[in-house]
Amino acid sequence: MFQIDILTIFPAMFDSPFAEGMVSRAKEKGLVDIRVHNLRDFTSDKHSTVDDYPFGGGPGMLMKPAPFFEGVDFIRKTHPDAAASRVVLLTPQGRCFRHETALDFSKRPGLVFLCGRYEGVDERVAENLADEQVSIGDYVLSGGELPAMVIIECVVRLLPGVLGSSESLVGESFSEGILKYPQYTRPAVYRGLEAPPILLSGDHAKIARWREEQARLRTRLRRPEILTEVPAECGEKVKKLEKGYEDGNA
Ligand code: J9T
Repeated sequence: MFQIDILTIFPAMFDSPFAEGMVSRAKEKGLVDIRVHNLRDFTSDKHSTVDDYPFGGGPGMLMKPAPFFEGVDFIRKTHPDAAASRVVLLTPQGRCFRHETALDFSKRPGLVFLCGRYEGVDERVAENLADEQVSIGDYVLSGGELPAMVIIECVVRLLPGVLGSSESLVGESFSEGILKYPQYTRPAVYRGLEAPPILLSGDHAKIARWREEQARLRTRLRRPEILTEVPAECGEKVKKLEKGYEDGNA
């Protein structure tokens, strides 16, 4: 079973996202185990202090290293697979999370998420405890909790058996390195707005060509950088990872 551990000072933030929808179904099916740990449980002073002033001065508070180190020790002691899990620090300074990161994460026995708050985290956590630092985009949030939820949602749906056959990953945006084509359902005309007649034509070859063209056009117009900027080896890596996923060999 895929093992996820989270270290946070706001464990209750994770209650409802993991109690509903796809992640909760994956938990019920026994495909993923999620443990949320309160960082304050890994402090040793009577006020359960998790933050302190930065050496050298400056504004704001930093999260102390000890609760993260102690927390990861506990996680590794209490879960045999956790030693092989990837430890991920959520930070705007990290490398940007993308579809291939999610595929890569989904191949591991599990993940440990370190959620920072305040103005930052002691650099020893980033350098010596985290295996990698990940950002979900170029903007700042008040904590790593929402990014951890985004990544977990994204990784869990890639785990074998989580999605039903009607929710296949094939043809999703990004899994092909391109955005998804536009989609329509009934009615064919709504408030005078027509669905493209080609989709009602019954000509499946023509429909497939139209969709491919639309997906390429839309990607060129809206996200030209994903056609040019994604390094070639990333495309190759995605193919390899997805092939492994199809063959069931992680
Ligand atoms: C405190 O953490 C953040 O603000 C954060 C973490 C990960 N990705 C981001 N874009 C922001």
